[in-house]
Amino acid sequence: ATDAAVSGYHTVATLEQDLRGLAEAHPELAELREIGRSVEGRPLWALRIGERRGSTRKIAFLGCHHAREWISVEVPYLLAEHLLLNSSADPVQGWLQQSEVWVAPMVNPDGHEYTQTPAHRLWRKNRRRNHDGSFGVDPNRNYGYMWGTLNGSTSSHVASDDTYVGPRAFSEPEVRAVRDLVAGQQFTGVLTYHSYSQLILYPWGYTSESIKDASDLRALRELAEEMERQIAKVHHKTYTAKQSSKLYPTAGDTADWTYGEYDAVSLTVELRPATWEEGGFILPADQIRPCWEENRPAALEFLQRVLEQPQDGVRGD
Ligand code: 0X9
Ligand code: ZN
Repeated sequence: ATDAAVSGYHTVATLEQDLRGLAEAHPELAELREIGRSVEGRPLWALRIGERRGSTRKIAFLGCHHAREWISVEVPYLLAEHLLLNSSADPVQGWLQQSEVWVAPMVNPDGHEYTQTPAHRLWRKNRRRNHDGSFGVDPNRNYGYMWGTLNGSTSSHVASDDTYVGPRAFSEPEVRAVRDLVAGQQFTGVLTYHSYSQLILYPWGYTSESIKDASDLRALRELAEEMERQIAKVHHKTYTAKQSSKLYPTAGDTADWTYGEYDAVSLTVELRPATWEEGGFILPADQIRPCWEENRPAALEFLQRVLEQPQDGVRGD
């Protein structure tokens, strides 16, 4: 079992150890890559999983854009572990023969480290020092699709705000690292984990308009709704599929960029709990396991749809 399962959540240090452990235990199948460095110089890790046969299909799972959302590290980490532990049986074996799964469980390590101090447990952003002396850009507002086009409480141009979009698109090294990874690998699908609210969100986030391509919209909705059902079956938790802007509008989030720029099948999953009253960002460590258990079939559904769809099938063109 992992540190996280036994004693609680990963830290920056234990995540690095455990990712190295996974890579070393499966040298034929997994490779740990440093995809960049954070503002404070911490390495940003991505685990590449797959047999590397010049595969065309590639898929990415991201976690922890937001520092306080600790569960969003654990679900993609446990997915990586699951794929490696089950790599000699189908369907995982087949996927890993023909495709690559990239898992980057902690996009914002500086923020995550900062939240280890109880007084800073609810920090959200990265740890950039801003021009006004305040700290932090919201990494999930810093991507370059429709960046900066909204200004308000949920996408702010005020540096001290929790949703500060940054001085320009991709101003943050953590977000540039994801940009460069996605530009290099050309993922067919990208799933980014957050917490909380138990939602499965599809683009657009920046506008209340639906995405224009009707077959993309249908495919995204059907996938999100199937993931809802898969999750509910496990521990009877309700996760709700909807367009992201229906939660609230934001410009510059990850899924808008991966869909808008690359046409990737793009979802944001908000993990446990459902409400602030149930703990909000503070999810007890004994819920890591059940949260992973319910999200496992949903993540595998996402993998299957993205990896097994006919080429161009989701776009229908
Ligand atoms: O605000 C965010 O970045 C995400 N929610 S969180 O509570 N984890 O911070 C939601 C992003 C999804 N996009 C939109 N709601 N537009
Ligand atoms: Zn978040």
